[in-house]
Amino acid sequence: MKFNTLSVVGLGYIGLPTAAVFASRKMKVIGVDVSEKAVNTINRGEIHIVEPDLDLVVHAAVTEGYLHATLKPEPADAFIMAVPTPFKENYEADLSYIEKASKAIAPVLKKGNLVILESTSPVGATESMAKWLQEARPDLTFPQTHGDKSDIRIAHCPERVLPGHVLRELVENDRVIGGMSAACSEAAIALYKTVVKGECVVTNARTAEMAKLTENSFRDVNIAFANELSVICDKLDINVWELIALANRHPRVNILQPGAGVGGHCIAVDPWFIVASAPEQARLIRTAREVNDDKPEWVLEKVREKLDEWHKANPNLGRADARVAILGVAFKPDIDDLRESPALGIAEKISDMGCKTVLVEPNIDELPEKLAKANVSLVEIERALKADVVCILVKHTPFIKMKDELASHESVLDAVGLLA
Ligand code: SAJ
Repeated sequence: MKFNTLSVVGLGYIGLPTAAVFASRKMKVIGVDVSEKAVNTINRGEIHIVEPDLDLVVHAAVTEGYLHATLKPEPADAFIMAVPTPFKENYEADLSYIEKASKAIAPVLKKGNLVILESTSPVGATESMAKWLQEARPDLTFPQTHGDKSDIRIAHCPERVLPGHVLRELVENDRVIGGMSAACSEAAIALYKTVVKGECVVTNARTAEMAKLTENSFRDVNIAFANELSVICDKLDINVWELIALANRHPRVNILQPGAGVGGHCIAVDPWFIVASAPEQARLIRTAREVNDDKPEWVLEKVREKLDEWHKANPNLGRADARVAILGVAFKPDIDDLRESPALGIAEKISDMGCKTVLVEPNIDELPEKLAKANVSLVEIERALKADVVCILVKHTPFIKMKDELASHESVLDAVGLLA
């Protein structure tokens, strides 16, 4: 099976690197996005997201003519959907982006096409996508009714790349291939094998959907265990990082690290898709989400305690005189991504406490609007060290390099074990 053209629908953190990697193998790639700004940026050979080396790959792919972006879908041999799947207020997945993308590509579909859903999705989403496509194109046959003989092949092949390492992981990671029929899986493998060095492992679409949710839930539950331990150890006056390092010396124990909470758009979201599908059964997964979501509030409580200590030592000064420094607002170390960041939420609440607040975030040049409006300023770490209370919320490498200076500060709230 040969694919000459590929269309990638959704040119965000997953879609754009995917499009660029296929284009770098000299496949003609059509990128589709609803954002005119994203489309124009890419067509200039530039990028609108941050990911190491992606700018170089996109620039080469566009200037060599293998990648172009468009607002309107065009015919292709294969389509990869990489659109967002956020959750709604009741934690159910919002499939409206998949539905809109399906309706957008349906008019250009033709016999022999392969459509792959890569977006992280609740169980059953691929079947829904197939249904939307079938409703829009009754002249074509689909795997849900025609199995291996269908005109259109459909599969779910979840993305599993780690932000910051996307270009390497897109090629090296194993892929789960969940075809709606054996022929669908075969077609999907043929496509991925043009770029993927990892193994392509075949299953059905529902299991592939659940596999992705399971991977992120596994990590969420393990982090929740670490976060719960940190709260217990604080109560029992034990250093949790030392404790975890000791326990991890056991050959079958591998506990992750406590932190300020779990952020990003994957691990803090995907477990809810399992909970929403099986609310009565998913007890541990739900509790883990709640434990991780509660962690920022616990960190804030510790900041209040530090401020009370400061107040006792400076009874003549008021809250507005207290200087608080926040180290890190990204959702994890060494990235600039602030989406769903627990540290960002904590920083906003600290600034609401009425103290003089400064913030150090080496990966951004400008503060988010809410903090800027609250008169928080972005400063260098040297200035932050002069604050009365220093809160370390993200373990960025530049902060690790300042470990000695931080350790000698008299009031540090270390949420991430940088000083441990
Ligand atoms: N975190 C901790 N303690 C840890 C590890 C992480 O508190 O020991 C926190 C981080 O600070 C961050 C959050 O968890 O706030 C999530 O970070 P992460 O590095 O665990 O994961 P993501 O969201 O960047 O990427 C995950 C990855 N999934 C797994 O590792 C199972 C990635 O492979 C997925 O492709 C990605 O989700 C996704 O797109 O679903």
